[in-house]
Amino acid sequence: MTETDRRTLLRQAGAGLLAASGAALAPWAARAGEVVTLPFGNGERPLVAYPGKRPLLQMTARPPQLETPFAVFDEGVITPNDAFFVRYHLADIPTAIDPEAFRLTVSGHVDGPVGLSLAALKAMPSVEIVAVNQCSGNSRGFVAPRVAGGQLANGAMGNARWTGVPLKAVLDRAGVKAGAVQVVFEGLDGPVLPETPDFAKALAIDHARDGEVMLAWAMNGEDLPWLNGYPLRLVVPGFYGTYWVKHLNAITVTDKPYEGFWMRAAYRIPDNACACVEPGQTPKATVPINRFAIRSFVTNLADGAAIPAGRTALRGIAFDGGSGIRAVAVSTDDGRSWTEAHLGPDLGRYAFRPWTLSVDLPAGAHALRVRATGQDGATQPMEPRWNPPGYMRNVVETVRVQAA
Ligand SMILES: Nc1nc2c(c(=O)[nH]1)N[C@H]1C(S)=C(S)[C@@H](COP(=O)(O)O)O[C@H]1N2
Ligand SMILES: [Mo]
Repeated sequence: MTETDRRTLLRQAGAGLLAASGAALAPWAARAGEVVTLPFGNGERPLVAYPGKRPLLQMTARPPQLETPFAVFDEGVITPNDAFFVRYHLADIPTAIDPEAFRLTVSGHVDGPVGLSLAALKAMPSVEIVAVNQCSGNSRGFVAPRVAGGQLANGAMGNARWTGVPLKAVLDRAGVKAGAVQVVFEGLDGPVLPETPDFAKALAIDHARDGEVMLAWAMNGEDLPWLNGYPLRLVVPGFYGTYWVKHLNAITVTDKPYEGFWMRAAYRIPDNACACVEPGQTPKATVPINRFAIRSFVTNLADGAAIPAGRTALRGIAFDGGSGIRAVAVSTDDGRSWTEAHLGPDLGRYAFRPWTLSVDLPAGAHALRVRATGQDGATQPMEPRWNPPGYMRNVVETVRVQAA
């Protein structure tokens, strides 16, 4: 389809959507077209409303890459579907999918290939999990020295309740043969140019069969938003978003490691404990990116905020790659002392964990730092780590405020 066709389709869908849910979207819709400046060079982003989405920060239009405005994370611990970020690699994204005709094929190193309809998948015993999806390059715009890639602030993440079937149950339908090594996942999107490698990701067979990795058709109780992978996507709890293949329609079990571009060349991190190297250096060895590094954020005060002096209620979120959050602490004195925050409701070890804390902020300038510790003992570094692709940023965040 041409660019004009695509624009028309998106505009029509967007118009219908806005008409349907007018009141709720109105305050945001009014902001569409505004330009927000993220706090780094070339940080100007228009707020654009795509189908099923409130106006989000548009990084690129073709394919759509949309970042969640950070204030959304203060609305609640679940990220609303219409505010959830969008990331694609390839410009030929599906624009029409017939849910009746849709089939997921499971083939390769299996006893018998199967083609499963959505109805067949939904007839299987379903499961639910609350889990964070975060892009490997979330926060890349803050990396110094700067690196190539999408210049994102902190909004390429979201926390949702996913409903679907365990991948293991679907693999069992086809019968994985002895000697299987990996499982490869592909979606309906594709490159515009045939030379561009199609997007495909692989997981180790044991990971794929852990009972937690799932195929989801619903997000927060509704069909997946189109741009988040309708009608079916992979959910890999605790793993970076690159594995969460959208519009998933082909699963292939392999008896040798998959060597496609998106595993062999892209989405790799230095093969060491910090996934880091000295700025400007090239890692000697790399491995595929995998679990989230632990992070935490203040959500109710923006950097640079002017606030009344005195008792100040702070709140925010923390998450890690699945060990679960043990503690969150706040420092108002550049990290010399830390006060433990109160942890809010636990929606599971893959979910955002809310936290709250009241601090005294006399008149003057303050730097608020927040640091989480996981059940596995991992915590966040005070100084940022660096790697060439700008992945896995998890430095202790600082919010500077002026109290008066
Ligand atoms: N089919 C398909 N799935 C994909 C991608 C893609 O380009 N195509 N990008 C991946 C990456 S890198 C991320 S971060 C997540 C983003 O999920 P979202 O767009 O639902 O937020 O989708 C993943 N799944
Ligand atoms: Mo990503």
